[in-house]
Amino acid sequence: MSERIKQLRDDFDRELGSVTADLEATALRDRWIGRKSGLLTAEMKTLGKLSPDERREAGQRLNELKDHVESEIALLQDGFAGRRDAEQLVRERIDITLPGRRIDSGHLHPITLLRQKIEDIFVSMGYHIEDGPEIETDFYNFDALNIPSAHPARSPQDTFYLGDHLALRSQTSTVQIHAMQRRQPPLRVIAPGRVFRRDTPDATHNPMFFQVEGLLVDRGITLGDLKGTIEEFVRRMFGPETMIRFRPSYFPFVEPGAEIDYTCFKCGGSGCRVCKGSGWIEMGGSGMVHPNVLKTVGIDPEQYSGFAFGLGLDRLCALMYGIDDIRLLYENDVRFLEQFS
Ligand code: 2NM
Repeated sequence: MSERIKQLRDDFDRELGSVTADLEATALRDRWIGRKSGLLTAEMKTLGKLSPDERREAGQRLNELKDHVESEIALLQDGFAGRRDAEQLVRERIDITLPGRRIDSGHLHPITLLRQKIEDIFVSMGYHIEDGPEIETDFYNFDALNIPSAHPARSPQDTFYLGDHLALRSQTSTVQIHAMQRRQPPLRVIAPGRVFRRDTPDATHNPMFFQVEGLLVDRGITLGDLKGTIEEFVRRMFGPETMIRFRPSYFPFVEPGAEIDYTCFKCGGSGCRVCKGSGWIEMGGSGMVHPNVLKTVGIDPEQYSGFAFGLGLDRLCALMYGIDDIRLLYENDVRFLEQFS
C-alpha cells in the first residue's frame, strides 16, 4: 500500500508540474480530491478492506497526501491570483506624473487688458474713470468741442448719424464735456470707450474702435504739466527708458495742440520693424484745452487752464501683440482670441 501511495504522490506531483492556469488547477483538485470522483477519495474508500494496523498506517499516509494535494494546489492558485493582480495593476497603470489637461477658461479681450493697464496707471495718478453714452447729440460731439459747423468731421461721410442731431460719438471727449459740466475744477478724468467713425475697414482701420482720453483742469496748468504727465505714463506703460517728443498739430478743441510720439518699446529708439525703422511710435493727440471749450462748460478760462490727450487702443494693441490686422480684434474668432489667455 505504501508503495502505491508513493506512486500516487509522484503522479500528482508530475500533473501539478504541468498546470499553467487557474482553471487547470481547479480541475486537478477535482480529479484528485473531488468529493465524488477524486482519485484519493476513491482510495480512502478502499481502506475498509484492510486490517486495522494497515488501515491506520495507510489512512495516515493518504491523509498526508491529501494535505499535500490541498496545500500544493492552494499555493498554485495563490500564485495565479497574485499574477492576475500584478497584470491588472500593469494594465490599469496610471502615470500620476503626467501634467493634467488644462481646463479651458475664459479670459479678457486684449483690448480690455490694455485698457485696464492704462486705467491703473492714471488711477494711481489720481484720475477718475468716467463713462458716458455712445449715442450723443451734436452739442456734445461737436459744438462743445469747438468744432466749427462746416468742419468735415461733422459730415455724414465721417460720422454715423442716427437722426438730425444724434450720432454715434466720434471721440470720447464727449465724456469730458459731461464731466466738466457736472463737477468743478480741480478735475482729473480719463474716459475710455468705444468710438465710431465712417472709415472703410482695412488692416489699420475699423469703423468702431477704442480710445482713452484724459483731461486735467486746475489753476495754473501748463504744457509742462502735460509733458510731465505723458512722460510718466509712457515710462510706466513701456519702461523707464521711454522718451517722448511733441510735434505741433491742430485739433479744434485745444490750443496749442501736439501729436505725441514715444520711443519704440521694442528697439528703444534704434529702429526696428515695429516702429518701421524710425525709432518712434505715435501715441496720439494732445494739447491745452481751448478757452472756448472751458467757457462752454462754465469754467472761467481766466482762472483755470487744462490739458487733454487722446490715444487709440487698437493700433497700440496690434503693435504690442504683433497683430497685423486690427479687424481681427473684432471678429471674435476663438482661434485668434485664445492666444491672449
Ligand atoms: C485728443 C487730442 C487732443 C481732448 C480734448 C478734450 C476736451 F474735452 F477737454 F476738450 N478731451 N480730449 C483731446 C485733445 C483729445 O484726441 C486725439
